[in-house]
Amino acid sequence: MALRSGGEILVANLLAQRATHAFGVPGESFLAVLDALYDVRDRLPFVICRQEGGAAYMAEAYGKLTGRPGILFVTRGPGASNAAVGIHTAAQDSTPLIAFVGQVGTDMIDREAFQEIDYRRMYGSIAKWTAQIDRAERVPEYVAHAYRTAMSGRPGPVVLALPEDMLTSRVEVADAPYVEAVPAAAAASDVRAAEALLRGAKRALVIVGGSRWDDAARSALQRFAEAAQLPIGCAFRHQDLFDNRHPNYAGDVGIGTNPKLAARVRDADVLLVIGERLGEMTTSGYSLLDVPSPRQTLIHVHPSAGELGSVYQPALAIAATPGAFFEAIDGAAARGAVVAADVASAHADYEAWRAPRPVPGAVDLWRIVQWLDERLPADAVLTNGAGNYTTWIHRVFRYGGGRRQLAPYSGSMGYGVPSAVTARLLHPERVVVSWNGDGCYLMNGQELATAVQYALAGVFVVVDNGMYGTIRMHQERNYPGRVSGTDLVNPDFAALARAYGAVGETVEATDQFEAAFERAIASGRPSLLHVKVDPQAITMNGTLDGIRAEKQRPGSYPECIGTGTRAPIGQEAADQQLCLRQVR
Ligand SMILES: Cc1ncc(C[n+]2csc(CCOP(=O)(O)OP(=O)(O)O)c2C)c(N)n1
Ligand SMILES: [Mg+2]
Repeated sequence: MALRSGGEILVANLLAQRATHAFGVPGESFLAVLDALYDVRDRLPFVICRQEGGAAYMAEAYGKLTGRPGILFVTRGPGASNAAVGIHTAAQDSTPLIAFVGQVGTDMIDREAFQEIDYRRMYGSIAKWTAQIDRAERVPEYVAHAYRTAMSGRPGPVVLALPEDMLTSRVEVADAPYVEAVPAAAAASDVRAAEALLRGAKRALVIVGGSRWDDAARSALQRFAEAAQLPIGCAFRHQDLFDNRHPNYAGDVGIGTNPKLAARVRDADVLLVIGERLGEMTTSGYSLLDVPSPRQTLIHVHPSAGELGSVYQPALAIAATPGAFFEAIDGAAARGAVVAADVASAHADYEAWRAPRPVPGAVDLWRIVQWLDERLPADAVLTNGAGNYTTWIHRVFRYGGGRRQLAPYSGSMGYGVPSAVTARLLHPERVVVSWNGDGCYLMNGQELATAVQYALAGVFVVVDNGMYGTIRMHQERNYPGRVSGTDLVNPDFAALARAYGAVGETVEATDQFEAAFERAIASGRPSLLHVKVDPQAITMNGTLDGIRAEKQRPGSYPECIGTGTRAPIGQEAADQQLCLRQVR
């Protein structure tokens, strides 16, 4: 066996795990890894990014798209700090990710040497596992362990620190074998009990979410929905788990949920939840189910036993992956006569909810997204970050089937550009539309340079309302007329894109969008569409002035955006808090 450096062993073990890309920003702390990557650059390219936050999001999106951990390389303190946003997103989104972080040499550790951080403490509450590899001969063990941990149970981020001297030391060691996520399957008796509960239900509803889904599990869900004749709701930003055009689709259960769907969740007698944690966003601020004992008979299926009963005590807790659960359950045996009759009305409610309403200004996002919904191919990928501008695509665009949604469950801004880079990198044949607010775009707009560098022809849309609109909306509700910290003076985004070497166009009226989009696609180049919207069009349901005026009127009611519910002014803080949570 030949002597190899820690860096070479690390790269060999990433190849043993069939990693196809590494994302990062270089640092002198891991030169030995960069050097080892040189020899395998065709098999494991290092995708050079412009900021570690962008790189971390790219790696996170890789995890979402493939189910295997995205590989991230960042340098010591500053790189690790910049990367934190993507690591936090991987944690909240249950996405497998492995962040390799440079570390000072073991000969100077704990002196607060240049850029030194104790990563175990730094990432202690964010990462699923944080460790430091002190000896090169243990690299295969740590890499295999990191893959297992990142993928198994509830997937999440692993951080491995790489002391500089470990990476250059030379040892003899064999590579670790390829590893997969640990399977989790349901006991047959529990599956029979679930069938019986569903069969006896009058108002059953299924909510799907979380990770550990693959195409087979998605297909199995569809077969199950058809056989059991159950309405399917997709959890917040997991709208691509079920074909939104399917007659059993009931809509998304997240921010701005259709009030009729929220009522269905609240009034369900049996709730079958698969893969979803039932987080704050999916439960409308923990209001749709009672903590800890839901009124609904809850059947909770999640690949991690640790999630089951962590907030809601289920009637039936099943530790299984979605795929394994669907393999075991018999849809026909779960079919209840009463629910079947209700499926069509659930889908009709969904269709009515996405039907257009008037929007102020020359650009009507409702019509633009409707057009995209009809125009985009069956396997298009749509990405976004956080902000009011996302509500249009969440509500109007139909995901599912082969269409993919890359969106942060964590509600983190700046995700739309880097995740689109990953989508197009992995799927050069697919149309990738990156949907951004003006605030969101500039959080990671520098990665347009990465798209240009790798000739990734995504369409980057910037919805420009000249403000951090979501926060302005909260401001108008809580402190009407007192605009503070939310105005933006923006660049000419189209000119900026052209300066990057991308195509850049400005859209100032609804009917300009279509032609600009087609030119972008035809160009075969990364393209940015700067869409200037009327600041009055701050939400799908109300205008800026409307919110302010309503709030200023004595005895009036602030609107809970998207929920259709209204909380009286001056009513307890609890209602206000719920209102805020639902729009964050
Ligand atoms: C990284 C990060 N910082 C801050 C926030 C808080 N935040 C949520 S939405 C939002 C404004 C988004 O602005 P923009 O992208 O312009 O979208 P708009 O709301 O105007 O449609 C802010 C600041 C966040 N969610 N993530
Ligand atoms: Mg904005």
